[in-house]
Amino acid sequence: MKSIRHLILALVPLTLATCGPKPTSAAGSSAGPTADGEKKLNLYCWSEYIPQSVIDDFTKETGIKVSVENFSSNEEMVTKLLAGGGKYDLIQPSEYTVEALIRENQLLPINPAALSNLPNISSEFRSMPYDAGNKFSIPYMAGFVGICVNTAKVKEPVKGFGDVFTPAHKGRIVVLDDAREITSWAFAANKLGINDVTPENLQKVKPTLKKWLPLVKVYDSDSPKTSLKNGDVDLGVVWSGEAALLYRDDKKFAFVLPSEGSHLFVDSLAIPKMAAHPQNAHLFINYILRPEVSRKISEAFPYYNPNSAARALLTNEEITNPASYPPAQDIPRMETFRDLGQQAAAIDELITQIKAGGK
Ligand code: N2P
Repeated sequence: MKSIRHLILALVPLTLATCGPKPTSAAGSSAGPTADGEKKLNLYCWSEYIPQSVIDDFTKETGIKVSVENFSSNEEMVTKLLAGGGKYDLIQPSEYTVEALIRENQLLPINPAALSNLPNISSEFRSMPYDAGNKFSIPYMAGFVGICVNTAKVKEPVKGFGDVFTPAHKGRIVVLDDAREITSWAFAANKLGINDVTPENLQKVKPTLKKWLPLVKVYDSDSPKTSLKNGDVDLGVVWSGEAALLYRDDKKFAFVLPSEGSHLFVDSLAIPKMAAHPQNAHLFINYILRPEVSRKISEAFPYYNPNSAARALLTNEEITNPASYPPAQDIPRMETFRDLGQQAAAIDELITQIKAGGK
């Protein structure tokens, strides 16, 4: 994933440029910047990611009523999407899931003519290998999976997964409740590429996972910050935006990109093939792409904002939050996930089995 490392390196130090290349053509559906006949939008998004105030302001401006459902993992979202038969107009998959949904012909092509604000997205984020040219997806937020440490409680240095998952921290650890993420940490700790998922490699990392998971106190993908904040746990492996919120309010919460490497995610907005309101979905995406709207999202959920015009509006405190925008030298060891096809099910089975205490 060299190209991704280059992409992020190219973004650091942060550019204040507000314009990238113009959309290339108006190919795709004929959806223009108009609403569908029915003023509705069914949005299926990650929990704690799109502020309700942003949704309400969109409704005030357009009259389009948004009904929101939340998910906690890509796998949960895909399962419900495929079972839902056209229930959703707009979804929020991560990069590897965009890749899978494109492969399975589940997404509607984006109509760039309906997205006048698309140039606000950094050009680097518009040529990502999972969907080069944003034919089917528009980056919403990027971020990292890393280690958050309450430094008032944990005094020894924590640099990587090996320092988190030790008997000394038994019962004091929170992790994301996400099989793909958890497995990737064990891959990284065993010096295996996080996308090199094969039955043999899954067997190789199994002993690591069997050592690690009994040490965990809390599994939480929705709000892992809560158990850290409440003092239920002392450290954990969490989404960068969650750690950024903790650090913003209390500097004792440090964020570390694991020494072994970890996941750099790019979460996007995409329109399912069966969407009933695709034009409203385009209107919502274009609204989100406005610098002042995207800035509000960053304020509430401080992930790595791919919208360079919005980044230019952030305060110095926001842009120097090390969980949102980690040190440049740490970023090259982070990688995006790729679509694993059939192997994905094997990951779920393995984690379910180990959580249940199986062999
Ligand atoms: C937001 C979750 C971020 C998703 N609550 C990471 N892919």
